[in-house]
Amino acid sequence: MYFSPYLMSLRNKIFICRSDITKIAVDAIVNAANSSLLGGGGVDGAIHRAAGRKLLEECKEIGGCNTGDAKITHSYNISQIKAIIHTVGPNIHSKVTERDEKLLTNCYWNSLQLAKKNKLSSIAFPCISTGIYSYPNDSAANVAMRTVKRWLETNDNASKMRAIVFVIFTEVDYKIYRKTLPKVFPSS
Ligand code: AR6
Repeated sequence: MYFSPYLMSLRNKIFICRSDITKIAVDAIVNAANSSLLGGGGVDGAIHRAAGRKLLEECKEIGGCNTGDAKITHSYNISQIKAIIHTVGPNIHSKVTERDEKLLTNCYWNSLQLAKKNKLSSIAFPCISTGIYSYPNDSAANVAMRTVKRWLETNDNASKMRAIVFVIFTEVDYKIYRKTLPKVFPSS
């Protein structure tokens, strides 16, 4: 697995890595789910396959998740992690609106808040909404990184967060993240 740390101004807590998120060893991985939380394709399908049937049972009991919100479950057969945080990104039908941007921001923010509340100290994000939900990759990467930066600026001391990992699946996103990361997190 290629794991590429960047020297960041925010205490070296941000990483990008090209991988399958189900193979990453962190406290929590984030799932880009749909509002039913009953599984689907893309990263959601991969996480449900890796975690096993019991994840679906727990998700059924939760009863859904609004766009931009986040819910936490056990990790079941994904044994190297402690929890799965499920969030629902905006589904882009034509052009991205301000509301879509706000909802995508909320996905990252609320996932981090949930991690903090559950005393989880490392978290891995996929590129939420950029697959089946068609959010443009460039703007989604900007939203992801700016939100994480803002969250760290306001929560770093109050949280136990030691690592925030952007897990990149495609070559296109990997190029975008490598380009955008030093702009959002210039090394000091
Ligand atoms: N590990 C990391 N990233 C992955 C993986 C993986 N195993 N598989 C795909 N990706 P998507 P969305 C990347 O479509 O756009 C589902 O059906 C993928 O390359 O998984 O938020 C849900 O149930 C892309 O960069 O999620 C919803 O209905 C990113 O994950 C809907 O898709 C997100 O792509 C959500 O769509």
